[in-house]
Amino acid sequence: MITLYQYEISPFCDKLRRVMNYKKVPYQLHDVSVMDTINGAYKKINPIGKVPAINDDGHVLVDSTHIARYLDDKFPQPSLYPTDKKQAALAHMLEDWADESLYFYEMYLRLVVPHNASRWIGEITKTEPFYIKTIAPTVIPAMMSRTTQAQGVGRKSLELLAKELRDHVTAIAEWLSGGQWLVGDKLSIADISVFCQLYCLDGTQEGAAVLNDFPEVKAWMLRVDMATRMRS
Ligand SMILES: N[C@@H](CCC(=O)N[C@@H](CS)C(=O)NCC(=O)O)C(=O)O
Repeated sequence: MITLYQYEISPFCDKLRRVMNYKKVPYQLHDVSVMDTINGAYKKINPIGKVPAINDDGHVLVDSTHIARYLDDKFPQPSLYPTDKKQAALAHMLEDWADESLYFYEMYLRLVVPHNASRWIGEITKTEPFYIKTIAPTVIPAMMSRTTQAQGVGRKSLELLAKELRDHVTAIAEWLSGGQWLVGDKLSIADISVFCQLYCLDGTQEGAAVLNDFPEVKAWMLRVDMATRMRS
């Protein structure tokens, strides 16, 4: 049985849950706690210290992009990678754009901007001990602020970020323009990767305000969600 080491609210962990749901691969979840991160327990499982990681019968893999590819090789149907080489290249680029660009918008908006952070830090720490709950509202935004400032998104005004986000969602809407999926005529890793970042952004005031202006993008999000959500 595959174990997914995760933070429940991480878009990359969501990406892998959805990959496995879509492929109907059985898995179990191991929630990595803030405590596991502080006391080094998680680094014994994944020396890089990031989530997601999986353990597949003793074989540990890290990074959602590599893990998704591994899962597709091991459980080929339904495939998440287009067979056409140009489409596969585009799916790869969109996956990377979601993971390496959109991610920083959601990180900043969810975990640094105070009116969103108060909700999301409550989510992250809901099962943590009292003293973690006490320090998290100061420590987490400060850490995420440092990361996003180094990356660049965190140096921009909220107004500029909202404008950039609108440009990104406009591009998705125009790219979809009547189509069902981002690449080709089937759901692919590009849909799941972009969806997972937009889903996080939809959980912020600024992100929701942008997405609500794009019903065709919301309809595509619903399509991806329906195809990849956990079935009971
Ligand atoms: N490119 C990586 C990104 C993973 C990542 O940045 N995960 C975040 C949570 S969303 C993390 O573990 N952060 C903790 C840290 O950087 O120590 C992937 O696709 O798996």
